[in-house]
Amino acid sequence: MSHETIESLLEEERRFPPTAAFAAQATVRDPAIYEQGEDIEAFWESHAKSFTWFSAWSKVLDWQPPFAKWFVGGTTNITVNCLDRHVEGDKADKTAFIWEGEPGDERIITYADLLRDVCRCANGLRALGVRKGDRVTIYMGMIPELAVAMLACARIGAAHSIVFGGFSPDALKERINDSDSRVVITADGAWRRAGVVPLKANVDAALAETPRVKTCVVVERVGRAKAGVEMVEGRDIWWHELVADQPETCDPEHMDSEDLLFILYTSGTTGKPKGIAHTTGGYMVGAAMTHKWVFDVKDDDIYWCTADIGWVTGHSYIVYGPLANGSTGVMYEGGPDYPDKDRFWDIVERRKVTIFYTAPTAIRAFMGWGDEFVTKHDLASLRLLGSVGEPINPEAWMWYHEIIGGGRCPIVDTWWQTETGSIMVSALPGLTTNKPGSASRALPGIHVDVVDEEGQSVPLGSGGFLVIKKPWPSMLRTIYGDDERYKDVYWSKFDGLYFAGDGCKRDSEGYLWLLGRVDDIMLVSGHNISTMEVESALVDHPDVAESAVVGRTHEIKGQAITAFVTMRAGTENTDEKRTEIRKHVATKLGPLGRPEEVYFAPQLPKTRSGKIMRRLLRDIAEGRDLGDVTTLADPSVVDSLRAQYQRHHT
Ligand code: 6R9
Repeated sequence: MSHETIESLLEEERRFPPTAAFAAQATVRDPAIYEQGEDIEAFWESHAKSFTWFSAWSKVLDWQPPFAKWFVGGTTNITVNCLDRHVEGDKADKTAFIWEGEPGDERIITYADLLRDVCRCANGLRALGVRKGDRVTIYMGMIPELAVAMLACARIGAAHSIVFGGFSPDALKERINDSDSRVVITADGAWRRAGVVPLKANVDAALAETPRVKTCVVVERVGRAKAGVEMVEGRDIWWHELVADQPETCDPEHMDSEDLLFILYTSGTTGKPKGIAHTTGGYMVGAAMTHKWVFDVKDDDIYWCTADIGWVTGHSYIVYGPLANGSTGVMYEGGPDYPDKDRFWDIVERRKVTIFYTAPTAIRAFMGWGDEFVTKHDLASLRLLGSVGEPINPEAWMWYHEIIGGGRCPIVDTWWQTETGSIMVSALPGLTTNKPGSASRALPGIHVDVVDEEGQSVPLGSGGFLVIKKPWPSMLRTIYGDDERYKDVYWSKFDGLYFAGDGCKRDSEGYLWLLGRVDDIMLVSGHNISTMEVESALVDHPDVAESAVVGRTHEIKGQAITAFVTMRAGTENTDEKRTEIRKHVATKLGPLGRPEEVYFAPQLPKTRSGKIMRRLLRDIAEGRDLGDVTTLADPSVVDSLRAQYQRHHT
């Protein structure tokens, strides 16, 4: 990025205030909460007090930049806050999870059931020799045992490191070794679009190069014959055998507020994965409070976050936040298009989901599939919608609002990261007037800014780098085993400011518009242009379902804009259409934003969490060899795009 700030081409005029009915019942309805958040210590301390602690803290915050300690000296166990206090209160029989398997099987798990299962697993892990301070790697599909395993680790003070079940044996091996885990928990396999992901076979391949792993615990999910599981004598043990005779209670380990709760590796596009380290007390307070405020959860809500627990969104907003708040959550095992493209809406209708939280990549896929898959279901139970993972394009926002939300549900666009642990920037649904495509502003108690290259706050109406100015409870404490890298990656660009790596515009009213990773910003004829804005203008064309934009070297302009577009079902990919699409963007953004070329892409390269990998598209557009493709969900996508690109350039 050059010294200029990011130009902003997109103007959004639409406004969506909360309805009077929603505002009247909202958990947070007094705007004074933002002022209370000015004094971060008093603010977060007042919320920490609503949790169960074994002993109180002596100091709220110890800030030795960039190292923070929150609720210093306090001791607690997050599972006591997520389970015991509800079971001992009036929620023993309340449903914690409504779980639905891909083949259609279901399990309804109450808080009492969950506490019992967690204790039995925790006792089993103790019997295997797992102790406070150890690390355990978990590699599973979306089955209840995944949540049970992570809570069992937390119960006995072992840090969990969950590796998403779609990752390769190599990625798994690297993460097991980096965290120095001695125990791995997995399943025989996972259902995915009626096929079986061979989890145990992948673990076997990884364990060939993880000399310190002693034990592998295996949940039987798909059945031994189907998954072709081989159990290694002396190393592997079935989950059901491990927990069978374990007592149903288990004393929770007393954890220091700053004891490690979990490590979660960020997929990162280059270099060795970073083991993001989160600790106990601050993470608990951050995840739970933000879940309560942002999603406005009430006792009778049916809340569904569609993420995989293998991502931070699942950690904070399927497991820890919702359980700490005693809410009822839906958990679904499989793909959104199995057995058909209406699976999600079928679940929403049958389970009467009231709060629904998903990612823009999914929303754009639904738009591309066609409204009929949605409109044949009754979605009247929904009252609030959320978005996370990427900037949501205004057109996708409008579709989400109208077609899924029936025009009545507020949308919370939540900006945050694995590193931040919990939501940093979002609307508060009872207070905020939304602008489609803007995540609005920082939550109370969170202090962000938009700065230029020198770290100076930019004036309203301009763009720059998003930073966080003050420590917050759920912040990462370090990169596991590498304090230097932690300082270097997040704290060395600007003195005393946390550098998030995202570009951001702050409009004349102070609303924040996330513009994507700064590495993705283009420099066209001396102007910094965000890929996100051009993509939003492309998606605004009625035939375009999804798009990815990159800058490629251009002799005169410096960089020229290359667009890859996925068309909606049933449209024709002609040269006339390309011209029409380029014109459409020029009309929306002005000539500066017009793509030099438009390619039709049946699919775009994405990470397994659904984020578009523009780095690979840049390689294609520059005719370079492709860099690392191991974090791609489907590596064949780039081959077909490259073939198409080469046809045009030879
Ligand atoms: C929670 C999660 C973090 C990166 C982040 C940013 C992008 C996430 C966003 C968003 C715009 C939003 N991101 N939410 N961009 N608007 N609402 O996704 O964590 O996987 O670590 O990714 O995702 O670029 O820096 P993680």
